Amino acid sequence: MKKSIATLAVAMLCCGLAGPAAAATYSLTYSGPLDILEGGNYNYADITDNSLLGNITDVNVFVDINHTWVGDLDVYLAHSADDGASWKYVQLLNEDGGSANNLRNILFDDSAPAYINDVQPPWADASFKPTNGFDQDADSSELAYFIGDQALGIWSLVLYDNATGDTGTLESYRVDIQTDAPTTAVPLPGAVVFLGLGLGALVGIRRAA
Ligand SMILES: [Ca+2]
Ligand SMILES: [Ca+2]
Ligand SMILES: [Ca+2]
Ligand SMILES: [Ca+2]
Repeated sequence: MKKSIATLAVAMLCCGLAGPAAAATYSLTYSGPLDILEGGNYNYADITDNSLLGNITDVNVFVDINHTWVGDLDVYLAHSADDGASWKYVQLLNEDGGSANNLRNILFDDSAPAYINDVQPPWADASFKPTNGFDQDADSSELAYFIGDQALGIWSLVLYDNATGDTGTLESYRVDIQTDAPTTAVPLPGAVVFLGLGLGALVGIRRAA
């Protein structure tokens, strides 16, 4: 009997302190349109948010791009956690897709079933891994390259159009970020009550012993 009360007290102590463990999730959105510059020029769309907590555990990026020849395009997701002093670049598209039009509502996710350059366009309303070949000026073509970095700072979608004759616009993009930031650092009031009950039960057992 005493043993079962002690077990109950320890369980209360444990659950009152721990609470549900959860990571932080953020969605950052850029609304265009932003013109894509022609013939060997680049343009970029920044989102700055220094309120994000924790280090990155996953990043996905959702894009909506109009273009009449997507094979002109190099597209990168870039991030700076130090106010632009240093940047990391992950390449999403490397002149893939030939003369096809648009990247309409495309989610880039390392966990998607196929690399975008292994799937015949048109591309719309689908998820792909980023291109599995990347230019020398990019650091990687895996979004996992950002894992472990602080999430806060400047996120930027960088668009480079290699050729003249066809162009387009960035309509919008969204960065979905998960971090390891704890969201239940402080015990809830209910948990404190349980904790008090648990300690009371332990004191009772000691006195009885
Ligand atoms: Ca076309
Ligand atoms: Ca390229
Ligand atoms: Ca992912
Ligand atoms: Ca062009």
